[in-house]
Amino acid sequence: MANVVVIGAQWGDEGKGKITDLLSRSADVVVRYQGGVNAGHTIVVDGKVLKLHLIPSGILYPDTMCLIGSGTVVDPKVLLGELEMLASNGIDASGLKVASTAHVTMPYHRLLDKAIEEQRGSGRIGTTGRGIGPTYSDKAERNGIRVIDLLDEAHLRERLEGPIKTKNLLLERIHGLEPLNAEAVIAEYAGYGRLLAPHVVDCIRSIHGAAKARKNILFEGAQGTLLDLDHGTYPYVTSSNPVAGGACIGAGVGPTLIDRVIGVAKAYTTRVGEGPFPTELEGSLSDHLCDRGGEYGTTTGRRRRCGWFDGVIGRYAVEVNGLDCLAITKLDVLDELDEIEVCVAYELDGERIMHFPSSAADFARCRPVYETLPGWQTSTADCRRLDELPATAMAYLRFLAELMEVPIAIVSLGASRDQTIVVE
Ligand code: 2SA
Ligand code: MG
Repeated sequence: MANVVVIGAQWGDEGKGKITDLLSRSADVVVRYQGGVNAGHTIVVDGKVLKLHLIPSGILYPDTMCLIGSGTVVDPKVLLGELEMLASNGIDASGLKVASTAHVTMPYHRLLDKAIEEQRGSGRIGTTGRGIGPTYSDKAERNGIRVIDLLDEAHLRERLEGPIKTKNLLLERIHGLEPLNAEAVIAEYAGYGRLLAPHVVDCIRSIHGAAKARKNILFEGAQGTLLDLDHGTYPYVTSSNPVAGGACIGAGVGPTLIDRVIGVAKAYTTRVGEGPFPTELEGSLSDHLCDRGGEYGTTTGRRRRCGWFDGVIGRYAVEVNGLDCLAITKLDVLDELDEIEVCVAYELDGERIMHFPSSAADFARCRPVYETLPGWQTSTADCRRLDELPATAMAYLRFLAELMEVPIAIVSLGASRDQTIVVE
């Protein structure tokens, strides 16, 4: 399978968890390269629903090495909770590796994330409230705490002394919140450090050790292309780089190590949080997609906004990520519809455009130009081969592939592992 990056081609929640789970079977190493506990992957194994936020889904395979890479932000409390959850489900996660250089989400990051959102008022981003933005800000400001800093209590005290004073001032004076007790935070996080110590590794040595041994490495993106800090719908984005290039930075590899990039896209579109969404639906159609697709956030339980497939952002994702192929998920959610719309272009101030505009103000004014395709009104949930799909469903897939100018390699028709068609 070589070295593969799997990314979300829309606004996240495309079903990357299921696709990486599928690809993990042939991977020796699975690496998360960005994001933190804002991510949510739901995996169904033997009818059991497991929710992971930080640990790569490859952990379900005993021989797969899983690495939480340097570019991620680690909330140790949540991570330890996930390790316990896996243990209680009989899954051995003792081999999980966490990069010593990954940054740590501290309690003040969560408090500030929520307080800053509140302050934004109607300009809110709709963050997950998991402290992601403030953790990455501190990293960029060089005030961050890294995983390695948790391993030595005296050192942690030294690293935290300055930042915690500043954060307490912010919490108290600006946001009117209770300050944190520095000693209690140090004791709690040094405790997490002791529990995580057996998992902490040098990210570069781990990954390049595997690369030299010609292991198959799977880079697992979180969130999606349009949530990318640099290339997404800024400011309605997350604070990391979910695009394929983020794998190089977050895992510490050069682009020459990557052989293939797979984009995961839903057969329609969803978005959770604020920000423009040209193909968004309202009313009964939106309710239908939401109900049939179970469109509620894995992390926050928020209802996801639903809309038609958007070929303009699809093509953009192909370019920004250098996609080789697509995995189309949740095709079965469209089973009952008599007609399906696909956005093929935008209309911006009376002009038809084919590209994703870099100006946020322009994007907010874009109106979708649709082509209407017939639905199939048959269940596809049990199809296991392309030729078992109704002809209209095949035509829909072909339309998407032609619109995006990349082949479809995988089609997913439900949450369980076997509801998948791998295109030969
Ligand atoms: P943040 O918390 O700073 O990263 O939020 C910034 C924006 O990024 C969006 N975002 C997401 N969008 C979709 N899925 C995500 N993960 C969870 C899931 C979300 C959930 O898998 O369902 O449970 O609500 C995710 N994480 C961040 C977020 O909505 C903001 O628009
Ligand atoms: Mg998700």
